[in-house]
Amino acid sequence: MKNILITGASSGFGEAIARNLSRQNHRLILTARSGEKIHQLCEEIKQKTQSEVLPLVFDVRDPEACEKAIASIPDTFRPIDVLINNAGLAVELDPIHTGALEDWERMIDTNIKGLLYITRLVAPMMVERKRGHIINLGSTASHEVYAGGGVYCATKHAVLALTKAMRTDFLPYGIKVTMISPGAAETNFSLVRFHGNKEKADKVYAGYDPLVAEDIAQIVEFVLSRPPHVCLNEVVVTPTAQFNGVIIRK
Ligand code: NDP
Ligand code: 8X3
Repeated sequence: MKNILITGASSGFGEAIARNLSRQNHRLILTARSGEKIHQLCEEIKQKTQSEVLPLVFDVRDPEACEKAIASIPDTFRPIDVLINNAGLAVELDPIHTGALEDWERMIDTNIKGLLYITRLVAPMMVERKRGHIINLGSTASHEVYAGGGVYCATKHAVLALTKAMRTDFLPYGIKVTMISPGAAETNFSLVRFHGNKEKADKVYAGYDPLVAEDIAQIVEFVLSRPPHVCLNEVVVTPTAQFNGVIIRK
C-alpha cells in the first residue's frame, strides 16, 4: 500500500488514474480546484473500494495554498510515496503575435510553476527517506511544436527539462522520476482549451480513435508496478493513427 498524491484528479487522466489505483487499495490524496467533483469522486471511491482517500481542494498556481494544503495532510497519509504531477491545461491556439498574455500566464503558472511548487513541497519527504516516485505528465508537445501551440508546447518542453533535472537531482536518493508523454487524448483538455466550445473540441478527435484517459491510467499502473531497480524514464504514447504532435492519419 502506497500514499499517492495526484494533482488534477477532478477529470481526465487524473480521475482515471485515481479510479484505477483505488482498486489496489492505496491511500490516495486527490487534488484539484473543483471541490464538488473531488469530494464526489472521493465518496464514490470510499463506497466502492477499500482505499482510504483524502480530498484537497486548491489551485496549484497559488504557492501559499499549495503549502497550506500539503501541511494539512494528516499523518495517516504521510509520507507521500508517489507524486503524480498531472494538473495542467492548454488555453487557445494562438500564434505568438496575437496570443493573449492572460492565456500564457495561465499555462505557464499551472504547467510549470504549479508543478514546481508541489514538487518542492513533496520531494523533501522522499529525499529524507531515500525512496519515492514522481510521475510528471509531459506530452508529445514536450518534443514537438505545432502552429498556435507555442506557449503550451514551451510549458511541456519545460516539463521535460524539469523531469530530467529531478532525475539527476534525486539520483543520489534512489527516487524514481518518470515522464508520461501522451499524444491526442479525449478528455476535457480541448474543451478547456476552447473555453467550453464543444464543437471545436470535438473536431480535434474526429476521424480517428484518440487515446482515452483509461489508457494513461493503465500506463501509470504499469510504471508503478516495476521492481525497485527499474525506472521508466519516459513513456511516449500516441493513438495508433498519430505519428507525432503534428501528423495524424484521418
Ligand atoms: P482535463 O482538463 O480533463 O484535466 C485537467 C485537470 O487539471 C483537472 O482535474 C483540473 O481540475 C486540473 N487543473 C487545471 N488547472 C488547475 C489548477 N490551476 N490547480 C489545480 N488543478 C488544476 O485534461 P487532461 O486529463 O487531458 O490533462 C491532464 C494533463 O495531461 C495535463 O497536464 C495535460 O497538459 C496533459 N496532457 C493531455 C493530453 C490530452 O490530449 N488530453 C495529452 C498530453 C498531455 P480543476 O479544473 O478542477 O482544477
Ligand atoms: C496535449 C497533446 O498535441 O493536443 O498535450 O497538444 S496536444
